[in-house]
Amino acid sequence: MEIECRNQVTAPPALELSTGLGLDLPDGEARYWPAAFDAGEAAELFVALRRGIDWREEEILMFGRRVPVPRRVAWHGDPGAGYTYSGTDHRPQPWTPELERIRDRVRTLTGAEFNAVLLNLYRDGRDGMGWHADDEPELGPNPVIASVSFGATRRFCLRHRRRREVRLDLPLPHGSLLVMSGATQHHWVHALPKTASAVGERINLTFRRVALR
Ligand SMILES: O=C(O)CCC(=O)C(=O)O
Repeated sequence: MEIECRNQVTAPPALELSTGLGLDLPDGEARYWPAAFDAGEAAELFVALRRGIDWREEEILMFGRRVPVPRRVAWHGDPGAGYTYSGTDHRPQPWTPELERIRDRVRTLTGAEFNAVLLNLYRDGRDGMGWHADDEPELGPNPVIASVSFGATRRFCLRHRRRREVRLDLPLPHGSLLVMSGATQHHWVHALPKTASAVGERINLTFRRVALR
C-alpha cells in the first residue's frame, strides 16, 4: 500500500553535528542528525550488518491469518530484553561489535541509554512498514526511539493521530539518525511507505530501552 505524505521537511545545510536539528512536532519531540556516521563509516557498517546479521522472515497476524511482513527483521539486546511486536515474542540475539559501535555513537550524540535494537532490512521498494506507533507496554510511557539508517534513502512519514492533516515527510539518508521522544508515540504514528521507484537496499536500526523480563 502506498502512503501519501505531505509537508516535506528538509534539513538546512548547516547543522550543529553534536546537537542535531530539532523538528517542530506539535505534541511530540524529534531530533535529526543527517550525518551521524560519515559516508565511509556508514558504507562499512552497511556491509557488516548486511552480511553479519541473521535476517529473519517474519509473519504477522492480520484478520486471523498469518501473513509475511514485507521486510527482513532481527532483534538484538541485553539478556532479558525480550520484546513482543506484531503479535510475536522476540528473544534478543547478543550485541555484535558493529551494533555496540552504532549504539555507543547514538548514546554519545543523544545522551540516551538503550538495551535493545530492532533491525529492519528493506530489500527494495516493495518492502516497507505501515502506520504504527512504538507504544508497546515494555517500552514504558514516553519512550526514546533512536532510528539509524544505512543504504538507500527512503521516505519516513510521521502523522498526527488526531489532526491527520498534520504530517511530516522526512528522507532518511545513509548514516542519518532520527530520535523521537517525549509524548511522540502517544500523539503520532509513523510509516516507511513502499515505493514504485527503483531503490536499493536499506537497513534501519531502532534502538530502544525495554523492561527486562
Ligand atoms: O525503517 C524505518 O525507518 C522505520 C522503522 C520503524 O518504524 C520501527 O522500527 O518501528
